[in-house]
Amino acid sequence: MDTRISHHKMSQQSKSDFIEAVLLLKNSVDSKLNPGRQSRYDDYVLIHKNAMMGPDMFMPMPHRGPLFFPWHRVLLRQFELDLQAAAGKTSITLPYWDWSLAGSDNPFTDDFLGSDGDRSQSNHVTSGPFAHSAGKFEIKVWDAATGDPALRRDFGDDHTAYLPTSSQVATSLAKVPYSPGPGSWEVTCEGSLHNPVHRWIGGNMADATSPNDPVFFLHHCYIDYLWEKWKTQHPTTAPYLPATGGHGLDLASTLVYHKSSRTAPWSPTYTVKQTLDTTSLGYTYG
Ligand SMILES: [Cu+2]
Repeated sequence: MDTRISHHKMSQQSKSDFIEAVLLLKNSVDSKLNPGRQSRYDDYVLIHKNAMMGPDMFMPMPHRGPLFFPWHRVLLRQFELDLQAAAGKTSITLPYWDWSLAGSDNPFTDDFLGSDGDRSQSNHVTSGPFAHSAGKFEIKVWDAATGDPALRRDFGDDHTAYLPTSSQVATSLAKVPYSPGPGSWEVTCEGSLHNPVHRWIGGNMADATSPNDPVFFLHHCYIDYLWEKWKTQHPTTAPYLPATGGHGLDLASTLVYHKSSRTAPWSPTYTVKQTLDTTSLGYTYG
């Protein structure tokens, strides 16, 4: 069983193992979706893009709706398994970031995710392992057909964006039911916790191709952790809705990661129901 923890509780060794695995997936593992033209890391960027826009957009949409948690859960787990395979280390797990920048909670350090972008250099990240200048992190998939090959961030430039506080998180965790409606857990978490973080980080994270920034996986890992926390806090509430009714949204629906005319990014398939228990997917939170 893999145990995921907060990045600030990771040893220096586990942090560098994680970074090394990300760089291997980015540089040394070929794509399954566009072999020879991008890396396996870039496949995750493309899947997320295709979930939102473009000629290979698929349905149903895993954003702005109940599939948000189950769909991203499988995306993250497949990425985690690919990291382990790339590095040949089953000890590698996804860390989460709780959106705090205080002290050791800050993941934007030179030995981990690198800093904010530099506004005088087109918002390029200029330090850390993913800086374009370090030569190991070339962006290959953009919302448009081409774009800047450097990773970009622009902390706080969008003045409507914010990093949620622990009290905003607690307020969201109190919401029931799972979905739908403006007062539900899903709508509150996606709209008031998840979206503002993407926009606050800015740069690549504000795009449909947001997995270009490795912080995407730490951000979504925290979202995934919060879904577990929410379930624990509301043991008698349905963990997912709608339970029935079809339209690709209910518990029996199979999660979609590619247009049927295109290559599947991985061979297993998952119904929504199969994502409700993390231990059956092989991981838990420590
Ligand atoms: Cu997403």
